[in-house]
Amino acid sequence: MFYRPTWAEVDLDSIAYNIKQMQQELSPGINMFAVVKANGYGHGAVEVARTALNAGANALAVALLEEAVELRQAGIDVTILVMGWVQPEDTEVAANYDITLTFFQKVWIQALPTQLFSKKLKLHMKWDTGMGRIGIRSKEELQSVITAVKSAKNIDLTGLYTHFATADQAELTYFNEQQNRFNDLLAEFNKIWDSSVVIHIGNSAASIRFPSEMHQYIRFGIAMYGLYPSSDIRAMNKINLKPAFSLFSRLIHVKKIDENEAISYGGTYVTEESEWIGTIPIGYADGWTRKLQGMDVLIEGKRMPVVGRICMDQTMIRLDREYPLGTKVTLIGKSGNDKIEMDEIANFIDTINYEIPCMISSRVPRVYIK
Ligand code: PMH
Repeated sequence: MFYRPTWAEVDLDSIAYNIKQMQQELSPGINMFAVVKANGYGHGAVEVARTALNAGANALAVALLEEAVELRQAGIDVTILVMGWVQPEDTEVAANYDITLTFFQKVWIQALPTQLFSKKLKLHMKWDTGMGRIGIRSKEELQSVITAVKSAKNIDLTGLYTHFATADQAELTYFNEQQNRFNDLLAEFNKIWDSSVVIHIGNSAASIRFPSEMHQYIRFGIAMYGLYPSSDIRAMNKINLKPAFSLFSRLIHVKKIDENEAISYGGTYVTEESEWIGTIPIGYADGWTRKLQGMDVLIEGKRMPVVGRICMDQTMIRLDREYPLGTKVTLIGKSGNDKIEMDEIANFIDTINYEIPCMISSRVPRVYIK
């Protein structure tokens, strides 16, 4: 239920389509974590998770324990991996909900309140092969962490993984170096651990490029949402993706104003002639950042520029003629024969497409279409 004429549309069929496109490329037997952290990259975690699982994903990955609990409470019972660091004192929650956690520190294993666990806590070990963020980096560290794992009760090491820093760049030197480090650590691991674990290394970029080298699982994020991990990957033409997220509003005020009149805070835009100006009810509190001043929106397939400063809740656009109140305005997505892609918005404000749907705040209702 929402009143304001500003909304995001999330096309769940596109998400299912993108998953199928990826699965067609992957070698048989390679499974998929659908990455639904950050509220499903802003698309809606629960809805995307259900769609992904129906389309053939096998498990889910998130960043925070809170995000995993939300999925469990929605009744989702597949493997859920938390990829971020969770405080040892909160791990009882994970054990009770059968949520798999990521670990990489000996002190963390030793700090686990394992006597409180109602079920064994499942764990995936993270290796830092060059991302420089979290994970075990050396063989010595690996040995000491494994020693701690062996002496801990009530835990179950079920997987191990790493993450690539440059899989989306055409140049592969650093990527290959990460693979080499991974293989060195794996050789050591196989000497000191004899039960089976699942291995996963690939994000969207690595999975699209090397679909037969992804061990048992991929962690499929941005491409599931229909966005290419980078312009390099897009140019490789290896996979066809359909964007799932569109953003719309409606004209709530239309007026003709004289030449030499200022628009919005600071009077940064002054009309050059007599102009039609429209107002749409979306602003920076919706994540429609002030940096988008000058960006186009679409009305009936035609481009119109955002003029003047973007306000907290409203934005003005210069129209080519009078339009009726309620006319649909497309900020992201298709209109007539034109479209504004997430990549165009990202380029305009000098960031990556990942950030755009994450940035559209919870004040903008998500409407799901199928
Ligand atoms: N695995 C890990 C550990 C991640 O951090 C991410 C994305 C993914 C998989 C999915 O990657 P993809 O969306 O490129 O497929 N993480 C982030 C991040 O931390 N910042 O931007 C994307």
